[in-house]
Amino acid sequence: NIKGALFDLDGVLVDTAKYHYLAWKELADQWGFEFTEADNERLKGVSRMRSLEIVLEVGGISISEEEKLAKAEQKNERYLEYIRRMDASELLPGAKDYLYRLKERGVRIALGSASKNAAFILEKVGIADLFDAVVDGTKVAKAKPDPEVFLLGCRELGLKPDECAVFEDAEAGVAAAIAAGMYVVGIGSPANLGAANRVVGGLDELAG
Ligand code: G16
Ligand code: MG
Repeated sequence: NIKGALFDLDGVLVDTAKYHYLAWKELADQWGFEFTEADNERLKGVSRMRSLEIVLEVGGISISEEEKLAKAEQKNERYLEYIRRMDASELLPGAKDYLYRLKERGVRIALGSASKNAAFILEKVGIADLFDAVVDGTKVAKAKPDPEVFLLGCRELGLKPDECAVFEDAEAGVAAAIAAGMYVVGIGSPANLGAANRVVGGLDELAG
């Protein structure tokens, strides 16, 4: 039976993708090209710098490494303005109930996110106290599909990979969890998360 649960943040507990999108779109507007919501799908679960590379690729733009750092910083400033206004109403359906249910069963809980703003977002939506470990973009060097983020989370919980389950909405995240040797619940559609052990539409399907 499962002793630890590792949660991705964006797309599983909250929908921050819409704020990432607005912030990236502002950069694209300044460069004068269209950045669509379909393009934004490619940024899900991807690190900030890799996201910037994708945005630049969409616009057919090339800039120096120094400018990239400045643009990534500018995007994050805008993103922070959006997430500063987040509160508990932005938790996805079933997220809080499911976390409490796991707590009641004695399951240890960790975050496994690519975001460097993850701890701040957990505070804003009021669930930071429920986490026994938080592994985010400030702690890991290798991005999903590399298993590092989940292996570190599991180690911080004091558990072994086969004692942990991962909840993920991104294909690369599901691949990372499989590579880590963990049970994976895909959050979304079997169309792209078919590799998971189980796929549900949202945590509300498990919390009920
Ligand atoms: C999230 C988002 C990505 C974002 C990444 C880094 O991942 O899905 O779009 O680029 O975090 O975010 P930040 O710029 O805040 O460091 P996850 O792993 O929580 O789904
Ligand atoms: Mg995600």
